[in-house]
Amino acid sequence: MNNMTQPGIKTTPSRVAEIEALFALPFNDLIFQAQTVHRAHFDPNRIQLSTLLSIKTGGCSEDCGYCPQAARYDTDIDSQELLPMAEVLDAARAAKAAGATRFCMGAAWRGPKQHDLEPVLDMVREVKALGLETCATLGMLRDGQAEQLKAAGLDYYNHNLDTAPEFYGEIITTRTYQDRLDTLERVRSADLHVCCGGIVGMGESRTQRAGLIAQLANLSPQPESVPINMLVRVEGTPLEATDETEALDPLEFVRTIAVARIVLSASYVRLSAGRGEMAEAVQALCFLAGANSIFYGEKLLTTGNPEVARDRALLAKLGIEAEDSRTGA
Ligand code: SAM
Ligand code: DTB
Ligand code: SF4
Repeated sequence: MNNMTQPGIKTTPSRVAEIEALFALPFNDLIFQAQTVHRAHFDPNRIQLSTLLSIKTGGCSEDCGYCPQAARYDTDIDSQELLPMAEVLDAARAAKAAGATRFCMGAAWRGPKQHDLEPVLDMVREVKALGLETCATLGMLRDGQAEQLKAAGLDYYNHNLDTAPEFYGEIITTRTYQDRLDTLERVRSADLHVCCGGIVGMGESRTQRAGLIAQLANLSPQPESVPINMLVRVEGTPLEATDETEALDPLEFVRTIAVARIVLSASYVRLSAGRGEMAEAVQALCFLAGANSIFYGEKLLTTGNPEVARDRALLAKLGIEAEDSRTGA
């Protein structure tokens, strides 16, 4: 499938080429430029902390090649129907007590049916009432669902474009790039904040990494939050171990963060999945390159993330302070 031929997906070659030229800068020049842009828009010594919870795990009908939650792959995860409210609230309270300001609820759905959405609306109301920012990632939304989430008190909706349009069909065949763009449009029209990013290290080319960033930059307005995930290679998924997916050079990952920071200058750039296997020095380089948000808490959705105490120690070593939910500063 070649999504470049679909109407509505504007990939301007000159924009991609400009972004690729950033990737090609000498490393020190790239980081200096990223840090300069970062300082013009943000306090460089502050970070935003989001905690994830999988509220519905596994059994997903989609075929995303990276995802352990797709029903069709034989992965070692425990499927779980929608969690009861009490468990969600316990996790949200714990996240707040640990210092997170945003709580993101993820569900392994292609998209929610109306009877799926209703209990999630209650979760959003109750988590919001704890004084946390709320985020949900539930898959594709139909007309009217984003408005219901907004009315319940949702602040952010996460929906990733994941990669460049021309590479998308190599990773996912059960939906199109345009489907993702359509949901993003619904989210934006409902006046929700947009959290939209992607995954690197899936065997894409540098041009395709630039293509993803070009697509994110093309969203109007640009997403408030941009998660950059390093592929977590999960046993049993198609992307577990193929030649093309030999781990990405960490410095190329840092470059991706830096380029995202320059191009998406006012967005929070989140150093997302993959920190579990990432050396602290590489994470520090990502912060220097302009990452100013992380997933915080010992679990992502189904895979591990650094322990809270370890992250606290790393941030303290770097003199980076967590944003405060009361001030948003
Ligand atoms: N089912 C919904 C959807 O796909 O939009 C929401 C949950 S889905 C797990 C959220 C995002 O997690 C995906 O878009 C992808 O970017 C990321 N993700 C999933 N598996 C990953 C992996 N193994 N490594 C890195 N990121 C991953
Ligand atoms: C995002 O960009 N990354 C998060 C969140 N949005 C939902 C998910 C990462 C998942 C990593 C694999 C797992 O734990 O299942
Ligand atoms: Fe399902 Fe989302 Fe995983 Fe794709 S990424 S298989 S849609 S849970």
